[in-house]
Amino acid sequence: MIRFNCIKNLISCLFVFSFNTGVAKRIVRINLLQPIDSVYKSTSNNLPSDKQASKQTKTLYFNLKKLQQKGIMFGHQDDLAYGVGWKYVPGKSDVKIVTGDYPAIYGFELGRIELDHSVNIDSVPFDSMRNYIRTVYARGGVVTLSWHLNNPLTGKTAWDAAPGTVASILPGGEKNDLYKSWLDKVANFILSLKGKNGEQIPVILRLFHELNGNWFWWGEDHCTPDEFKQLWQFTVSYLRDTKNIHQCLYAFNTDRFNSKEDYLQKYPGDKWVDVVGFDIYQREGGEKGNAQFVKDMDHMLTMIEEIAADKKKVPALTEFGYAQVPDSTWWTNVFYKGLDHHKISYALAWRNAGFNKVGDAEFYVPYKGQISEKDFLKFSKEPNILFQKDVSKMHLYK
Ligand code: BMA
Repeated sequence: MIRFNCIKNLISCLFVFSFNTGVAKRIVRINLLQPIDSVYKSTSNNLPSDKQASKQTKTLYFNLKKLQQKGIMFGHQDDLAYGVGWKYVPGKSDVKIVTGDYPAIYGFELGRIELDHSVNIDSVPFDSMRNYIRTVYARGGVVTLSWHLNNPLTGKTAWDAAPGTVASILPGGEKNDLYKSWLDKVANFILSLKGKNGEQIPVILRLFHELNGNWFWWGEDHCTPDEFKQLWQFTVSYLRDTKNIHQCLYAFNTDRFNSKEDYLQKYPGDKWVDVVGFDIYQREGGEKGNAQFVKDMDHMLTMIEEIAADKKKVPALTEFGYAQVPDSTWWTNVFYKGLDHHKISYALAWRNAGFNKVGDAEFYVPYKGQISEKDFLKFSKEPNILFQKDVSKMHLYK
């Protein structure tokens, strides 16, 4: 208390002393009696890359930064659409069945929108996706969109890594018009995302993810750093300036990476990015595999936090998973160990695609009866792991 009074007195003295000087204005602006939020809000560090971003988008960006001090939002791809053993059941969610709450952030996928299909690459109808997104927004959750777009040069899938594809869709390239027509379709979908008062729903658009891997046509060996940066800037500029979309935050995300230099090799620039993240999967099991995963994830999270702090961006684990979670204590003993001391915005588990025709299952969060169910529940109770109810209270858009 004594210290507090001293500080208060010192501030008053400073204020009086500088009242008639230029310093006074600045001091008035950072008046300590003003709520801390409005001070933060007014600094350009907390504004998204799109200077014309909508009010809700600016507020979300600011709140994503603020929320980092509180905890990490847990996310799940396609959470509301399907899970292991079920599809399209209103209100259902594997995460909710096991933990009692929905995720705080939800991933959805745009692949096949470019072909005018009514369902996406994972057979989610775009009309249903729009409704899920409205539901998420109405309850104060966050939406991130990925896009496994087909190869515009060959017409095959995103995994057809034909050389020269990136170059072919840049301005002047033979497929630039086709690529623009695909972006028009993405734009139409994003612009159709509206809240109940007609306001545009903010989304985190995760473009050209895992760019340092070689499996997608935009990947590491398939374009130069300069081509990739041009592709990114062209895409953002087309959506933002040509299509007038002002509800997007742009996420740049690699796969696993070795160093900050490695991470930033194709980074398109601070003016074009809001979220910096990476994707990581555990592939090796057992004690050795677990220890290595904790070490790798921890190291990359430290680097991503440093990059984000340096660039004033939001750090995130944009995708993660351990296929079929075959370890009963993986959530608390492995994943949380690598995660808990980090201050990132969110961690998004990949999709619970369920069983395929030959009986194999693809899933990354447990369903009822799965061996890591109890441990996932325990993990979900950690105070710094945030679910829907936690973020609803925070009013991320207000
Ligand atoms: C991959 C897999 C595929 C899916 C694709 C796009 O990681 O989950 O089954 O089609 O993502 O969501």
